[in-house]
Amino acid sequence: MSVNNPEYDFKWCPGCGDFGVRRALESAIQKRHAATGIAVANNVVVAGIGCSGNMVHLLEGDQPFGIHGVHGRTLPIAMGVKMANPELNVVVVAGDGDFLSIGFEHIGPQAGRNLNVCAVVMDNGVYGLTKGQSSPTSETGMITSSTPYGKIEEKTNPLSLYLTLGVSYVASAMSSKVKSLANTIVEAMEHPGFSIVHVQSPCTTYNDTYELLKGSVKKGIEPLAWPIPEGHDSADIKAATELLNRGGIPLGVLYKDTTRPDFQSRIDAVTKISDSKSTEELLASFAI
Ligand SMILES: Cc1ncc(C[n+]2csc(CCOP(=O)(O)OP(=O)(O)O)c2C)c(N)n1
Ligand code: SF4
Ligand SMILES: [Mg+2]
Repeated sequence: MSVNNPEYDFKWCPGCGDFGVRRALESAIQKRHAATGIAVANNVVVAGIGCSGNMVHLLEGDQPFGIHGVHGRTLPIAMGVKMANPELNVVVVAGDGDFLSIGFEHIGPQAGRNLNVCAVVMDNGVYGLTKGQSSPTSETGMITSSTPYGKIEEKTNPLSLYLTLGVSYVASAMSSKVKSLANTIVEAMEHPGFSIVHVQSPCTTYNDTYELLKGSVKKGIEPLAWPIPEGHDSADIKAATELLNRGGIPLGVLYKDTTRPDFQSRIDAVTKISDSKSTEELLASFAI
């Protein structure tokens, strides 16, 4: 099928960062298709609920398989897809609210399993779809519809959280740098285990951070985002942590561990030593 969902009546606001992420994801899936011959339809996009998750209906060109699930539950759904068919390439698309607020509890367990999926998290520091409430990545003190006197909580640092939870591939990117984002998503999809590409994807309506991220010479604003130096050893978790301690938002591949067993090899090992039962035997074992 080569048309996107004509029945889903949703449009991103002009300038929304998610446009760039969409282009990058389309390009990454196409690149993978060109390199491996694997059909676009054999890629599965599992989407969270939010402006970001709506991407699953807005992808253009050849369509991957799409699942628009439940708020915060992209990872359990992605795990189900991988268990049913390990051959499929599964990409999660979710927002900072979906992934880090309601969906937070799923990151640790999937990092522990090293689930072979790639999560593309669009961080705009706000709940965009529901009209601008604060999220875990909103700045402390930020005035939003849910924090009229300023957000009282400390801001979550997602990159440091992913490292702490043991995610085996962690990259940080900007929605406006489409080419480099596409290449990072390809690398993350090929990573043998759980990969997260955390993307700064500004919300032009409720939290326009383009200027803060990129800086402005005219206004004397130093850019918050900076490129990870070429010599960074992404296999070294200490070096990754040191980069984070420099502050701001490092862009690039922060950490990559390809030595850990992935989810599928863990499942295969257990399957080998477990007794296999027929459906009848399984049902009989539940009978009282
Ligand atoms: C169980 C449940 N709780 C709350 C909501 C309402 N809700 C929909 S999207 C959303 C937050 C979206 O924020 P984010 O994930 O950052 O996505 P964005 O719109 O910013 O891309 C919330 C709270 C819901 N749909 N389901
Ligand atoms: S509300 Fe924000 S996140 Fe949602 S489409 Fe508009 S600009 Fe994008
Ligand atoms: Mg958001």
